[in-house]
Amino acid sequence: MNKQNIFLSGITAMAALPSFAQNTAVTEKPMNILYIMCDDHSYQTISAYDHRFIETPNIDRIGNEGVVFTNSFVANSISGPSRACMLTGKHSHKNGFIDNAHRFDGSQQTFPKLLQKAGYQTAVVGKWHLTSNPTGFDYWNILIGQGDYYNPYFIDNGKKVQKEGYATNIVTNLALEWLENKRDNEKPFCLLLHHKAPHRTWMPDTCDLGAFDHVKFPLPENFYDKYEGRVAASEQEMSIFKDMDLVYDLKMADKENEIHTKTGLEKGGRHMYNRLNPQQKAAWDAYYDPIIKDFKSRNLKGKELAEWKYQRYMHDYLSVIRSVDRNVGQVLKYLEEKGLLENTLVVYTSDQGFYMGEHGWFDKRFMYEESFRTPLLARLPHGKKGHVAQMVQNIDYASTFLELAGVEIPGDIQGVSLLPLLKGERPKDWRKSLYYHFYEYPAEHAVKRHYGVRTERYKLIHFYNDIDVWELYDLKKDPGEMHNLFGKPGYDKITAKLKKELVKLQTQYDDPIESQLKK
Ligand code: SGN
Ligand code: CA
Repeated sequence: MNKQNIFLSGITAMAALPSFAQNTAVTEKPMNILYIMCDDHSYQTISAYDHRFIETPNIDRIGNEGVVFTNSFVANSISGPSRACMLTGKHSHKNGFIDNAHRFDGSQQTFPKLLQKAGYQTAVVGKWHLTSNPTGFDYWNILIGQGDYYNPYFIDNGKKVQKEGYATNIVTNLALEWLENKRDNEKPFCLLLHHKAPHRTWMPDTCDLGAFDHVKFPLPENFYDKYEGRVAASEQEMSIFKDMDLVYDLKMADKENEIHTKTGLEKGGRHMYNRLNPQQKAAWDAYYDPIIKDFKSRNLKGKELAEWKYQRYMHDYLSVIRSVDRNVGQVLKYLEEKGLLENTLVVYTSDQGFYMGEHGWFDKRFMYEESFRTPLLARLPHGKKGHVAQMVQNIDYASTFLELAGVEIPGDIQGVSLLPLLKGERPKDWRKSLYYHFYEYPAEHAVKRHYGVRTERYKLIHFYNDIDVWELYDLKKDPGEMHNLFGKPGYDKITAKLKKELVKLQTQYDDPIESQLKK
């Protein structure tokens, strides 16, 4: 029996118990929390959601033995802000981290701090991306900024250390090492295992190079979207054809130095290649050199080039996902072998969704479905198995973890606990609409500032700042969001209703932007 199992074995231990245990039946063990999050992992590339591109048996296992949230969303579709929403359970305007250029105020209330106070051992490994050092963690070992795929630098509880190898494997090992040797086994744990993968520039592990060589991926229906009636969509800079860089993103750093792209990006691409060790370089060259040679011989233009880029993007991105899935499998196996799986809530999610060529794009940011949604699978021991269709948002995770631990949810947290849904209950008054607000503009990828409301069927978005444009979508008739119905005859009533709902949400969450803009 490990120490974890004897944690609450005797009533005599009661007097010394921290607060989480007082809310738990004496016979029940406190639940551990393993919160796995990837960076930019689209739901389209998890087979629990979509079988078109890849099979992800290990990630799917979490959903097969637990639940798959089929309507899971973020509050602000970009890394740092998304992470801040999750840590605090609050929308961006409340936690202060509205875009990636900010610095997280680590003195504020977060769920790891509250869990730690209640007696949990807390740890974060991998991508952090909040600029300030993590607070509320007994152990932290984080990548610097975005981190590197190969031989990355970490900050290990304040000390800079370079690790040889591939980021997804290293982050997994750090997590397993902490679980095995570094935590206090007397206490329940909350571990945030946050991968860099599959963030740009989608560098696969050497063992996954070529894994999809035999596959030609179908183009999304709206790959050649012309963005009619959608000004903000027409002005973005996240086009696979126009903005995806041959050297930086698609690894065409030729030895002859003949392929030249945007100076900064080309330099970045060559630098990433130069960071590989000789063994890694040999594997890399064996795979990419023939592709570079073939590419150079073809002199592709127009649609041919766009489609070549799309295929290369998909091949690299999906190869990166193979490693993520394998590593998730390794962690689940560890928990199982140690008898921890039956006493641990396992969550898998991403900091936001991602475009796999829909609208011709990569990246995220927009309130359109592919980036507003995020995958969410959760395995609660003895909990519900199946799909959960209620609309949930990443501000809900903090409340969920706190309720699970028996910690009182502070009144200023804006998200609601998903625990009833994980247990298979059907709360009567579940939310009927979601609020979204994106701020990172002017910035890379040029997605304008916008906020909006989404109901089960409709979405109303207001792009503001240097423009003043509204968009309305009927998601039932137009799931690809190609037809902006705002101002079209017959849509006045629904528009008025959605505007009212939007103001209601802005009042509820205390984000009075709409009324401020009107002044
Ligand atoms: C980097 C990327 C962008 C990406 C942002 C935000 N450019 O700046 O493509 O949108 O991160 O991503 S790169 O040249 O640095 O790769 S986030 O998920 O971390 O917010
Ligand atoms: Ca991200």
